[in-house]
Amino acid sequence: MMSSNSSGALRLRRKKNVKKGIQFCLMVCGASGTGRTTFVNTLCGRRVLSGKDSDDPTIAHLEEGVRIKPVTVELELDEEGTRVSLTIVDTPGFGDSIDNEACFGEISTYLERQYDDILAEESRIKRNPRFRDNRVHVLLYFVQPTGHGLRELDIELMRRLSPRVNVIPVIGKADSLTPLELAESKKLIMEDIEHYRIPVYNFPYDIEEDDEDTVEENAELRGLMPFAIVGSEEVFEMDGRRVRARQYPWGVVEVENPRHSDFLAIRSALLHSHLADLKEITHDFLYENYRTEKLSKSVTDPSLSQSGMEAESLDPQSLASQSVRLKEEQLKREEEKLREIEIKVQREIESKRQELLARESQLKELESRMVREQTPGSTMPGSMLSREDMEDDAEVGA
Ligand SMILES: Nc1nc2c(ncn2[C@@H]2O[C@H](COP(=O)(O)OP(=O)(O)O)[C@@H](O)[C@H]2O)c(=O)[nH]1
Ligand SMILES: [Mg+2]
Repeated sequence: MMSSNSSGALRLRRKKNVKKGIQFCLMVCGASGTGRTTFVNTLCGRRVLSGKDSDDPTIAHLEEGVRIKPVTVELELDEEGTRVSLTIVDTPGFGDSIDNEACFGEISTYLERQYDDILAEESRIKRNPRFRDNRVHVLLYFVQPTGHGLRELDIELMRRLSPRVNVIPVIGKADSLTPLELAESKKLIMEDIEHYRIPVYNFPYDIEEDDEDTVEENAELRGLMPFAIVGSEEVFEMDGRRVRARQYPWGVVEVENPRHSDFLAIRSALLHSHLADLKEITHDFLYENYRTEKLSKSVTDPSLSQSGMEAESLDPQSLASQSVRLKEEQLKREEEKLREIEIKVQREIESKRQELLARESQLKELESRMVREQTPGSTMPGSMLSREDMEDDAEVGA
């Protein structure tokens, strides 16, 4: 089922995965009725989500903030026992009739809240051993199978969410398009993504740095974007095989048949080949950016961090005061350094001054000695400096 990469490193990673069970979090998002729920159940091979979620636009606004509920399932990926603890976040589907702004806001608030939780946990002195990292590693954005490119709504949502999460565009219910329509639609969608510069996750690779297999694999996956999804909750007996499929009067659409859908490719990318990369980008790039934004915001304007934030989940005040304190400490250290330099310079000036004074008095004495020497019969005072003494002193001062 999974691609058969048998490199040593991968085998090692698999072994580790067997022991620990890797954690991964997937969010599905898109218009109502694009097949998100069905896809999730197909991916998990069992009914994880019930069809009756609150996609009903008439009650959407009533349940604000509680409709996004993550569900975690344990999946066994292969015969070797590779396990993934998969958390699925289904988002309320939006349509033409409901206020999409509320829905967008709810999704991005959810994504940011998971980052806030990590931020708060990182800054705690005593770590909570039961803390769970619920950051979303990838968002599958379901585009409607219209045969056209993206709608304004699609563009706006993907644009808004892509700074916070890896976005992968997919076409839901792809079996409603003919192969030609599907190919055309894929092309139009990718053109839109490029034109509007939506930073989707595009299976990044570096021809110079990455090995041939990686480059080939990633280029292939990139070529499939947006992935054509077919989901089904039914399994049929076909030629002695059990096949997950959709049955129509005119034929059968097989979910795992690459000629019918890209389901296997996206499944393998998400749960196997690109799982680690998606997690890494989430942590090293997306979260890091969020963290920087957040901390710099709370330093420049502490009041900003207080609005729209739950006190217990982040404690923005303590975060803000923590970074202010760090800044203050740094300033203090710099001030101390300056003060030291100042004292040193003052000391030097003082010693030069003393030196000058000494020379002045030496000159005076020399002068008076010469005067006395020119005056016959005068006595030489015992305190007179010799020439050598004077030279020594001059060297000390130099
Ligand atoms: N043709 C087709 N219909 C699908 C597919 N997946 C789901 N459906 C149907 O589309 C309708 C909406 O699916 P659902 O998964 O509830 O969509 P959601 O609102 O996005 O969660 C249901 O009647 C499903 O049976 C698919 O891949 N192809
Ligand atoms: Mg649904």
